[in-house]
Amino acid sequence: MSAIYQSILHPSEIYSLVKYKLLDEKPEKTRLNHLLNITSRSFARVIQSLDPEIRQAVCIFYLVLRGLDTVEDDMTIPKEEKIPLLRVFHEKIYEKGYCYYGNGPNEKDAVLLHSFDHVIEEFLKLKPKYQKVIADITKRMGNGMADFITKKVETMQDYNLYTHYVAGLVGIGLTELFKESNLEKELDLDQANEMGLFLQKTNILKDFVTDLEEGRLFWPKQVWEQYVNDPKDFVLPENREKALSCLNDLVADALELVPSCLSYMSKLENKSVFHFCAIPQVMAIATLVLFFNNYSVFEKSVKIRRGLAVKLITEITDFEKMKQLYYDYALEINEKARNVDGEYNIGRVTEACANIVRWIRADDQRKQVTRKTTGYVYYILLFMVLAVVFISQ
Ligand code: IN0
Repeated sequence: MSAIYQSILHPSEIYSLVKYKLLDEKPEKTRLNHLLNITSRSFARVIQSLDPEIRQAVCIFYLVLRGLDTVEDDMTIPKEEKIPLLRVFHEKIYEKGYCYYGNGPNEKDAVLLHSFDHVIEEFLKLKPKYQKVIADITKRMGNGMADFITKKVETMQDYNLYTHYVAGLVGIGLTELFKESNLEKELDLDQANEMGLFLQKTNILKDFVTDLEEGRLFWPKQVWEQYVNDPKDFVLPENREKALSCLNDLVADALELVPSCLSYMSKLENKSVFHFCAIPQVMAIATLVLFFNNYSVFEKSVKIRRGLAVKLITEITDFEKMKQLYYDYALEINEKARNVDGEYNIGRVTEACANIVRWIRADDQRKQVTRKTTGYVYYILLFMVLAVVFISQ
């Protein structure tokens, strides 16, 4: 109900919320669907609408990674236990009956690991080609996470490596699943990595307050140390300008990934795969628009309205819609930037937006050319049909 109140000034979102609710098909009551719904309500629905050929593989991939993440994330697990577990997690998924009970009481996805035997049981039923992709990515991710337990994210290079491990590899793994299923052809793996980086960099910005409360931070030191000696100082009112400059710098760094992501998205052929990949991307860009130059990021956890999220889920049905949305968002950030007095790294953000707009215009132009040629082909076909009709009379 509060979702409706939040959107009271945005009637189109209320329409989307109601429509979304009415269209809610109850998925099959399997144990796996139940676990999926506990870990992610809205994303579960997107997974369930994937093509049947890969739905189960993606669902299990998601749950396995969510399990790994639940180990990494839990600050109550001692390092001596956590690091080796992260490194062997890819072997656990072949161990029938394995469950993990070491999470602290406040870990919200601990139930997933309590019922992990169900995930394993279903994993072992997947086609071996899908099992291989999932195990390989889990191995690389677990080891990367383990490396970062004792190492902080300091340089931009660390930041790119850490986000590669926890999210870029997800993009690479999903791309391999799509290819193995023949639903998609060969896609660019660097762009697949950047799809993940874009999502995770947005998450890292979003989690500033909660991460700092738990005594950690994934914002790269190389960036924040240009503004303050200790990131905790960002919350002091006198550091408002510095905080915003740092935030905008990292917003720009994320926005610079958008052209690669659009390029990846433009090559997807299967509609269900497109939708599955597009949803997290559009949520992330909407989140960045909200975060740009927004001091609340340092005060509380800021989220897009549920109504907006649902509106995006129901409206982004094809690539042309996605381009239109990105175009509008790029212009919206520029508009916001024009009204900011002071430097605040506005230049880097507007440059990133200009590149997004340029990419979209270039794609439009390319498509117009192909549209003209297809139009031409239709004329020839029509002419031939008429000729055949004429001759056969
Ligand atoms: C994801 C990604 C995801 C989906 C589609 C294509 C992707 C391409 C590259 C990388 C990741 C891709 O999407 C989910 C979205 C999600 O889980 N949303 C949650 C939000 C939340 O707050 O938990 C929801 O409930 O709606 C995602 O965030 N990640 C993810 C994990 C596994 C898989 Cl298979 C796909 C996590 C992360 C860290 C961004 C990769």
